[in-house]
Amino acid sequence: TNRVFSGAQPSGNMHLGNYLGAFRNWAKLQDDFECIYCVVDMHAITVWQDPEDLKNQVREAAAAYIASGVDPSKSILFNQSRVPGHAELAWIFNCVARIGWLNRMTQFKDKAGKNRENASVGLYVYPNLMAADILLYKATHVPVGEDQKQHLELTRDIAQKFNNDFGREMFPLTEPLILGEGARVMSLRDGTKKMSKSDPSEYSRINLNDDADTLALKIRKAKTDAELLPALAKDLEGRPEAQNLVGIYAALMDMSRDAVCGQFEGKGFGDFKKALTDVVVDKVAPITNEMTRLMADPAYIDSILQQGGEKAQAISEPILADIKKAVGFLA
Ligand code: AQP
Repeated sequence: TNRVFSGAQPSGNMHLGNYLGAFRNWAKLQDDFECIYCVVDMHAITVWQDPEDLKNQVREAAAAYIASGVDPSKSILFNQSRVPGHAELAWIFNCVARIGWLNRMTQFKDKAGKNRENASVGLYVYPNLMAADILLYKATHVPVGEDQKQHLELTRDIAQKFNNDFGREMFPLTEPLILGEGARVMSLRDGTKKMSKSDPSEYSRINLNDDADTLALKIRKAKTDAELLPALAKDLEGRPEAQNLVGIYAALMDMSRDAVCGQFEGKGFGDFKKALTDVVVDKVAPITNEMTRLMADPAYIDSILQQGGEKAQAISEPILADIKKAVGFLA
């Protein structure tokens, strides 16, 4: 079977980048694949999360998936820590992956920053846990953004080394699913940085729970330049902020960037931002409303996650048993 696995960290501030780069694509895959969508709480604690906040962040992430079109009756939706196989397989992969491989991961370097000695060990071995997430279900496809491609390659390396070391075709070589152009949404304050949950500036990001006034304010304050919109998107070269805003408009309207430029050719960003605000409010408000509705009933979200967890457990159990046997663990 073709099986998709993907997840996002419940580290607060779900944003438009998560929606355009991940959640809405997940919804589109549901009819063609067996889909497993995970709220990766074990990944989230690689950096400090307040325990009381974490519970709600997990529910909010699940609500964001559902509000974006992930249907719990079609897809499996659960939080990672519920299924112990993720941690068990991650340990085995800690013993398969090489230190040299992890040392090449650029995300660790970015996230650990200068104070690398003080980063958690979990942050360092994060890619091994991600490989375990995927391979615990023998997922054949993972929808990834540009930023996760390196980690998926590591997953393939781990699968291959495991298959070699233990002399069998245990794992598939998982394929990336690259969906749509312009899946990468950049910060509203700096068009060279990606929009991110952990950016300290609220004005850098469009949160999925921002109200219409906040959305309008953030777009009005978004960094731009004084030039006009060109007829063709290629002429936005060298103008990262302009490129980003056009990209957001195009993605939300399912248009090409060229079509957006054609529509606004010769206009300045004052005009364009007004149109963009309308589109963003129009597309984000239904998601926000649905998230609010879902969050009013935490018990419902918890029951979805629990049922999803049981389904995930049922798929992973025989796979993990097989893996442990291959490694030589007595059962
Ligand atoms: N700016 C983005 N544009 C497009 N896609 C994005 N994703 C994240 N940011 C953008 C995609 O969202 C999914 C979930 O991401 P994650 O929760 O695993 O964390 P991340 O990629 O580390 O996202 P953030 O927002 O940058 O979080 P922090 O600040 O906590 O590290 C992934 O599929 C990702 O590609």
